[in-house]
Amino acid sequence: MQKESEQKIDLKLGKFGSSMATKPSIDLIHKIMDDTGTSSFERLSKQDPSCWFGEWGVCCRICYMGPCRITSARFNRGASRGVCGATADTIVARNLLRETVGGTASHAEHAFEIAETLKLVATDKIKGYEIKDKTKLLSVATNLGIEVEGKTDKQIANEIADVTIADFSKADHEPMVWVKGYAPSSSYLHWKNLNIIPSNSWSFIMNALHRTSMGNDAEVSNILLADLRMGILDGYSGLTPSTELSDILFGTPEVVNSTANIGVLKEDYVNLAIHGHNPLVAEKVVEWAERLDDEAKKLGAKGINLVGVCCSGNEVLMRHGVPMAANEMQAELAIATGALDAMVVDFQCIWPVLGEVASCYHTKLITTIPYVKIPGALHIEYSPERADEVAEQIVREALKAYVKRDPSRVLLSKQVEPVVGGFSVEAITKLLAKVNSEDPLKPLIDKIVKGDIYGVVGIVGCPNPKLRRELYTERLIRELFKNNILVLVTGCIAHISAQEGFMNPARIDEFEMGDGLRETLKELGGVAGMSSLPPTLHMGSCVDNSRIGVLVKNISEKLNVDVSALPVVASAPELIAEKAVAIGTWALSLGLPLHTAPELHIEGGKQVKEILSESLKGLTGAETFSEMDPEKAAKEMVEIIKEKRKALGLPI
Ligand code: BF8
Ligand code: SF4
Repeated sequence: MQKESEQKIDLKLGKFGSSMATKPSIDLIHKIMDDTGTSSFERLSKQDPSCWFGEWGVCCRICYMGPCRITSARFNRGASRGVCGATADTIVARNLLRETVGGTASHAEHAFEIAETLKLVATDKIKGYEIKDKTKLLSVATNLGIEVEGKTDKQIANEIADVTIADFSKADHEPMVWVKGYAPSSSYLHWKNLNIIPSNSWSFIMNALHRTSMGNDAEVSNILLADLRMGILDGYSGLTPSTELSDILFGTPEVVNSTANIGVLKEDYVNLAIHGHNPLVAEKVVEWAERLDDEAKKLGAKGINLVGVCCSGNEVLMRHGVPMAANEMQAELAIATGALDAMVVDFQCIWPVLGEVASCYHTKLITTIPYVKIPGALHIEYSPERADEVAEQIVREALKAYVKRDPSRVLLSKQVEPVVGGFSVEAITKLLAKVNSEDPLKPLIDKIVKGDIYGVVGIVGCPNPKLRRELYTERLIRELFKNNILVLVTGCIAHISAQEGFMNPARIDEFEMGDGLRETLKELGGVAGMSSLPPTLHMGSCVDNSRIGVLVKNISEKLNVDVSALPVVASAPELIAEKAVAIGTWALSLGLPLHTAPELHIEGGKQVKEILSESLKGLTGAETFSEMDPEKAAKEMVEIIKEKRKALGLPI
């Protein structure tokens, strides 16, 4: 007979809940419930039944004659319009654009803050940062059309910063420089034909909120074109400059070994977690954790153990090999181990509940950004000028908290999963250059042409508690392996993948996988001096989806084929954030098929659905589809890839 706690586990996590990845989490879910009385699953269950109006996108609350709900979208009776007369489709399209703006604004501000910092570095206004990657500096300058001859690094960096900052607000109606410099040429042409190339980001973010407010744009196709433009902005005002400028300041990732799972927290160390997104804070904390390591020893610890959570975790894993402790949803569980001494956060995906959870333990939760404060947290305000001072203070708070740790309340897993990450485009190219130094992309393209790699799927985004119970992402990836699909991962999906062993080359033979894919990974891994490449390639944080964008651009331009013709699919299998919607919209603007689960909030808009799943094919070549069964979703992706291979005349 099962013990009571095990029965609880079955109930909580369903029939798939025995995965290696979820095991430590299951124990911690019980612990957090016992200690704090709340957990993500518990809070989710209290939202039942979920509101279908919201899910279908047919609730409008943008004015005070409403909220209006379009009942007829589902039942063919009841309200078919809002008080102002807005139809279900207009409401759905407006809501979708507003979601996309939320994501784009997040990524754009992320990029803007790094650009401002680059400007301060270039003009010697601050000391804490420097230009770390000169090669990247030059390649960014070249892509942006900046002359480099006879200029110092700082002069070049200054011009890059100026161009980037100007792209946010310039009023000349010319295409944004980052769009011109980084968009794949085929996508750029589609955008030109559709007249949706943005000239700056701030006015279009303003315009999107304006046009979707009460009594403005009601034409669905017009709103959706604005949505596509918002996707372009996400790519080239948010993701791409965030990655490129971070690489200049902090270095471009190279292949790196590390570990993952909640078990990376260590009993005999001062444990400090970095959670959030922008490497500006995280990088300095990495530096100061090293500098103050001896202080930890004076307290009886073996040192400072820095670990990463969600996208900040991905950033510091990629550049420094910092172990990956937890995805966004597991952040509260990291605190519930009772062994985490401090967690420092900046912005995005920082759940408000963390303050409450931390207050049940000795853990110091530290916020750093003036516009992200959380009740229960200690606020140490970051600015580029005070970066060192702030980082030192953060690490010292962790040291102070460590002495208060109560060993009787600690629950730590010993389960640690080795990972190999760091697959920037540069790292991939360097690796492939060992096979063909003249034409590094050729070995990869040859494998795709031959069918050893049948296609490529970029799996990006979040861990959604609605789909975690059934291990949606793990099952989707496993199914893709069987079909010789090369899987690229970023964001919290990378954490899920790492925890499941999908980033551990030593486990490659454990997974059911097509021979072509397995042999390719082993062959290329061998070239790089490894037993194999990991089953999934970790390309970074969510803004680092831009790395996938650059890879896609390079391949499509090299082959001179439209992005939409490539056997490449984008998937956000456990979509949570508006940022994921924005990234997905960028993928659509590029011409990539986009799978999501749950479905985007568009079910209630027939015309919106039709446009996004069908008409878009004739515009950028893209399409959306949603599938809640991961095995079926994988099959659908393989079918799409098959069609693309057929059209390219490749073996199917
Ligand atoms: O930007 S994957 S839950 S942490 S939104 Fe958030 Fe989603 Fe994680 Fe990174 Ni991305
Ligand atoms: Fe209702 Fe129209 Fe106001 Fe929306 S804008 S809440 S549909 S009246």
